[in-house]
Amino acid sequence: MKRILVLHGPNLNLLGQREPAVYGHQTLANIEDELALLADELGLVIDSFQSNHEGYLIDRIHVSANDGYSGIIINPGGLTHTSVALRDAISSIELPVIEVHLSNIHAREPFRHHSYVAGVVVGQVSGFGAASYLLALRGLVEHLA
Ligand code: CA2
Repeated sequence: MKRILVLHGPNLNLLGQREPAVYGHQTLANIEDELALLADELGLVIDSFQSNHEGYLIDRIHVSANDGYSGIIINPGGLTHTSVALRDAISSIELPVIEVHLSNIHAREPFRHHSYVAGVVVGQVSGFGAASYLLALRGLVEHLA
């Protein structure tokens, strides 16, 4: 059975507690539950990891292939717009990676329009709230097929 790694970047542990107008009312745990249900339907297994630390996310990306994953879904949070290191980590692995955002980053402040990781991922899903993760999982499955 294929295993997919879902990575959540800085501050996403706060989901559902603050800024519901921008990021919705769902908590990260709710989103992970929905993803796990869809994964089950699609015959996949999901492991999720959230960190507020850039290096921990990079470490997980480095070991992802050896850990047996077939692909990665990542919401890099604010690191999307700042991190060359995260981009380099994604580009250093062979696994397909899908970038996810709850909000439509292209419709927000100009500093959110640029994503450092966009050029090294299979695709980006942005603006569908929690459903962005579900769409990303379906996209990844299509890509792997
Ligand atoms: O829309 C997204 O998913 C983002 O990746 C979320 C990041 C933001 O910096 C990106 O531009 C777009 C922010 C994650 C922080 O989430 C919070 C959740 C609740 C309260 C405060 C922040």
